[in-house]
Amino acid sequence: MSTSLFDLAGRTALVTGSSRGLGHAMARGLAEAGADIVLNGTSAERLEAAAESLADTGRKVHALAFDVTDEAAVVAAFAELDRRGIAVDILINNAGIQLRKPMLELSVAEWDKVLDTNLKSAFVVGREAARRMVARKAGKIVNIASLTSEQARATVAPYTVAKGGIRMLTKAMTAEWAEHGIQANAIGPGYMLTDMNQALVDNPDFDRWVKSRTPARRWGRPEELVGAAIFLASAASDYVNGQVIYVDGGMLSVL
Ligand code: GCO
Repeated sequence: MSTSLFDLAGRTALVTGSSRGLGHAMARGLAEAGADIVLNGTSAERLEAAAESLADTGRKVHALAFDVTDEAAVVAAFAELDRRGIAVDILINNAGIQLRKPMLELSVAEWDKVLDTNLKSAFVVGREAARRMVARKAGKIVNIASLTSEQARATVAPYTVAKGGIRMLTKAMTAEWAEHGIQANAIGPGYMLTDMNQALVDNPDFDRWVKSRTPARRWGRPEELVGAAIFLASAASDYVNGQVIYVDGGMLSVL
């Protein structure tokens, strides 16, 4: 089997929400597989530091601060990439937030913020990328789903609805863009050791629950998403479309 199937040399990947956590780990993995990288986040300072930390990969690393929930900012960001002659061959729609609060206490503004950041952004950034990918008759879109794309947990309703939407948005992208040479798929991380989950990791009862509920008996590490990300970003997945790969230590598969 030729390893070039997974070689990303000559490709450029935009990873939203990539100054830290899962996004940064995937950006490093794609760079190590040969891709140039466009990092994104809202803080230019954090992005600069994140870009520096990827210098050892030897790839071109660009840092582009823009708010993925702001349509005008997304359109302007892609116009800026066009101006710089940077073609986004691979899009990882990773930007996301979590908010843990019972629905009875949740405001509409809180609901909208989570849905805008975790779902609408994937459509808006995905649409801008796809407009250019369709013209080039090639492209890879990887949306970041969640176990909550399939099962619910109390206190995270807007996140759950957004991630359920991500699963179906991935299939909708497939329905409309696969014929143009775009493969749209998703990765569903399980319980990963990230800043977003630190409060859960530090909660002994929750920590025990994750370790007892997960067949692998442990939390996942951000870099454990890299294999699936490279597969879905490379020629190895040219006939894979509309799928969600759960990287969850088996949690979804076992009662
Ligand atoms: C939570 C967590 C989860 C994980 C992940 C699981 O509050 O339950 O934040 O949502 O982050 O999405 O797949």
